[in-house]
Amino acid sequence: MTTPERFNISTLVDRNCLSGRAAKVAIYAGAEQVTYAELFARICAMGTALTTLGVRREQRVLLILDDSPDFPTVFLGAARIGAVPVPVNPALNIDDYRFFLADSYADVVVVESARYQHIRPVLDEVGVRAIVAGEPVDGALSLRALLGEHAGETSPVDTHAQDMGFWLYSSGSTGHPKGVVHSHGDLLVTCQTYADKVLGIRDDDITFSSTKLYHAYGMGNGMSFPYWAGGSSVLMRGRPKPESVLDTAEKFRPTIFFSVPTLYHAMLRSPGAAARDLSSVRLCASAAEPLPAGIWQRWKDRFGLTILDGIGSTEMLHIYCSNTETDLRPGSSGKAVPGYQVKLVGFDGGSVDVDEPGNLYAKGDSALDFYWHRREKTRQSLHGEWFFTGDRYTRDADGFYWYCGRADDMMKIGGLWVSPIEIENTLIDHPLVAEVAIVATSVDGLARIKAFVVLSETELPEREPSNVLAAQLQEWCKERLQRYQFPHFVEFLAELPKTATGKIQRYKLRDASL
Ligand code: 3SK
Repeated sequence: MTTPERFNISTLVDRNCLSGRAAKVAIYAGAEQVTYAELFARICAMGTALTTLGVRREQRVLLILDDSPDFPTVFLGAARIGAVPVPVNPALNIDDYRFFLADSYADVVVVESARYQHIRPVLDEVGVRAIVAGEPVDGALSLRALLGEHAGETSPVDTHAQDMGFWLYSSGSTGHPKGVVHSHGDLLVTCQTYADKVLGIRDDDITFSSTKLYHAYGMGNGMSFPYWAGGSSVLMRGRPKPESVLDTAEKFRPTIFFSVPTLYHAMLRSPGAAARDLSSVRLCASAAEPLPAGIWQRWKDRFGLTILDGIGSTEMLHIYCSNTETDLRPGSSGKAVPGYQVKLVGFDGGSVDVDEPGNLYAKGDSALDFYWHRREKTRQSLHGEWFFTGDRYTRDADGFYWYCGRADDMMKIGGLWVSPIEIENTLIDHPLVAEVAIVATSVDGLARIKAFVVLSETELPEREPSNVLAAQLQEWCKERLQRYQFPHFVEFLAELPKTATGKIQRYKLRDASL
């Protein structure tokens, strides 16, 4: 891939203004439409406002923002002056923000008006300045007012493509989230690789992502990819629910739709799904969790649309292994995206045979520089040019990669390695199962398989006793899988613990069941 030596992320917007797209709509957000010229003006004003507030190169700006035009304005405005935007989930609790502020040393916080009172005690404790987006609040700077006061063009700071560009916080199974440090050039690399070579994104594309902009997947889908291609994006506020996502898609008619397996599944099951019109969409993408082949097929049958499933991570910034329209196996994570390499290493450090599980490593120019304040973790994860993903995979004879689970999700039952994924994919096809997670549990020191199941309400007018349902689900697996691949125990839950993007947190279930 060719990345220029000097590059500033904010210039993704300038390019559109200089190449005849100034009047084109860059963002559709509810009743608001923002052209590239308007977005450019807001980004410049934001840069000037931050400079006036004393924010300098490499200083951090914390973004506690939902998806709206304010997000790219603040993110790219900060990047334009060489400052470092650090977007975080706007729906967290106060202790999380206390940690982000202490860890990042952010000088300024830009926060949704509706969240301002919630985080105010922490802002007062740390003594950091807050800018409020949306409705102005007494005693805080107003984003709207600042943009109005600082109108006028600003040149981007001449950053090196390898200068610190932005951070994303990634949650793990233990401890605090880790600040993943990326450089300006990394976003460009993901555009030149996944967006170009897998999606074939063009300037007539309109993207819509149910995953939010503060997350690496959503940031590419809803910001850098469309701006790089000169296309447009649809931004939706609020928690993505099946109905609101489908309503938004019907209203704004995107051409590329990005989501995650749990939402694809929930949309297929939502009332009225059969009558929904997704005819504007040319391509769908899925990430965050492997997409079971059954859901892939039902989506295809219902909407006639192909979902390209892939694996990405905050550390690699976007998807580095994916199916494509012309090379696809439902249920698999596809093959390395052009520009990236992936490899499997055996659990003993040696090579692996076809269909044998191993640890997945990824290599590509969008990989993180390091984890902030986590030198040990950085050293464990970066092996020269290779990033240790922590995922276990097999590779089939045709070169497709198949997910087996996180390194700590694999189970050894009766001396055999069992992947939770195969059992989950089988159970999810059962008409009564809405969601499922498989973990290992221990009985008298022996490893056993346990299923946590959320039942589908729409399919279940009269619920059978749970022991009868559990036996039905066990039988369902025994009929379809190897003799040892069935849950010895089944527990029914109202919901499964998940990350903000819908990744099931199996470690929480494992901890609870031991
Ligand atoms: O959560 C993921 O798996 C993911 C997928 C695509 C891009 C980025 C991320 C973090």
